[in-house]
Amino acid sequence: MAGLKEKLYDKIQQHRPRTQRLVEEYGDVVVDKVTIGQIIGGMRGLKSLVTDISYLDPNEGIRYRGFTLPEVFEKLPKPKGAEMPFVEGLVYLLLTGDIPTENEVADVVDEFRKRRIVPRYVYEVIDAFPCCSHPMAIFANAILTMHRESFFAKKYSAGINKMDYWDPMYEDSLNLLAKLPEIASYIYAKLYRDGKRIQSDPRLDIGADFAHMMMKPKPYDDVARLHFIIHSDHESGNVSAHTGHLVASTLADIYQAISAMINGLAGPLHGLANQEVLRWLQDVKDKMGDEIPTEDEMKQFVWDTLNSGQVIPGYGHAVLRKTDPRYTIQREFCLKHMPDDPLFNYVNLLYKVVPPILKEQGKAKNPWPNLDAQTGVIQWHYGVTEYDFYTVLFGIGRSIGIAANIIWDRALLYPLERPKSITTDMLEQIAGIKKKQD
Ligand code: NMX
Ligand code: MLT
Repeated sequence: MAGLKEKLYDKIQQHRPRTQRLVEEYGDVVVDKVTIGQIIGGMRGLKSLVTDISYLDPNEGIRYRGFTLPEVFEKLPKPKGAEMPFVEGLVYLLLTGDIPTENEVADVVDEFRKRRIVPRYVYEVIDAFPCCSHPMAIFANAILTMHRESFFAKKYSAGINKMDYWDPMYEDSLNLLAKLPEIASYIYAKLYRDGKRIQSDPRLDIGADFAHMMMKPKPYDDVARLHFIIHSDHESGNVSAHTGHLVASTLADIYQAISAMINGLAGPLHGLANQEVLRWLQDVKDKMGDEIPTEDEMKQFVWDTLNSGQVIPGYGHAVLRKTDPRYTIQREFCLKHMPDDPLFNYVNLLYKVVPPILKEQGKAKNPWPNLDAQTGVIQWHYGVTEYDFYTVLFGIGRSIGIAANIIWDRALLYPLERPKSITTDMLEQIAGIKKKQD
């Protein structure tokens, strides 16, 4: 049986001529036009990145390597007795494009097991953070601290052939991914528990080990697997993936790239929205004195937020135009495992109330919920009520997809990213508002 790395190398060898041919023979073919609206408006819809790891259709939602999420959950091997698949199987799928066999997953589980030990200085960095620091700031720094471990950085300074860049990048990526659950759970212990470190258990897969280190009983192992899998990738234009790709395009190492992307994820319009949803809901609960609001009362809360010039967190999307399938999968989990959860009832009520209001307001292009609208409800139900931590959980999952993308970036020798900027004067001249000054 070929291991993950050998399989990946075969795939890289098969893929390289495709990219090379496109660049050499078809480099001048026009793919898209760019409008002033796109240049000023955050490049929405501009086709200017390439990834084969996932694709986001506005109506259908995400596919990983061609598979819809329900197909991913159905096809990936599962640990004995578990409802959700091995996260390690997802790593295999994203990297190679193939659904792994049980043996192939066991091989990846073993790879991760060998790489889990977190250097002592990472704990010291976490311990040294001033109180009230946000867990995402701590997480980004803890990751960056490990830059000194980078094989890629060492090989690069010793002089490495560019055709081999992907190899130390692969090693660094697996080393980092294997450590993230323990780093995150220590940040959790430090901020919200007694600060005692629970060591990783080498007998467990990523999901079960994370539940063990978070000290959460079953089915939190499945909750973790579900969470990491649905958060892993969302093609490459979202802020975290794009940040990771951009930083890595300078040949920065994986620790630098993932630390940077974590900071992108930490903004409230991106990953932090999962924490904002819970903050918003708690605010409603406080105002209601724990009474469930009626539909009309909930509508009023939503309008009050909009009228005060704020967004409804967990709703809207830059690409999606339908309910996010990642929302639906989490909703189905809630309906099966926690249908009577009070917070879930709030979220259900919002699902009924928010889309018609956003449509009536007429601003948001997508009135439907995204994944962040459901995440917190599940975490809260299983005892992770410290909502500032939710984006760290997003970050563990997202690191898998971004690392896979960066390994492929190196394999296909994607160059330094450097688009061209122009001035407002120039745009006005292009628009015909202003004459060119001589
Ligand atoms: N609540 C209120 N207004 C909204 C919302 C919303 N949920 N979504 C979009 N709008 C507004 C938006 O602010 C903009 O207003 P203005 O013209 O005054 O600037 C207008 O509708 C048009 O925006 P869109 O083109 O529909 O959305 P855009 O692509 O610019 O932004 C988001 C996408 C996701 C940033 C936006 O929908 C949003 O702010 N949603 C709430 C935050 C959120 O849930 N983010 C998480 C996204 C998923 N993730 O994890 O990253
Ligand atoms: C994501 O998962 O990255 C978000 O849904 C945002 C996006 O795709 O732009």
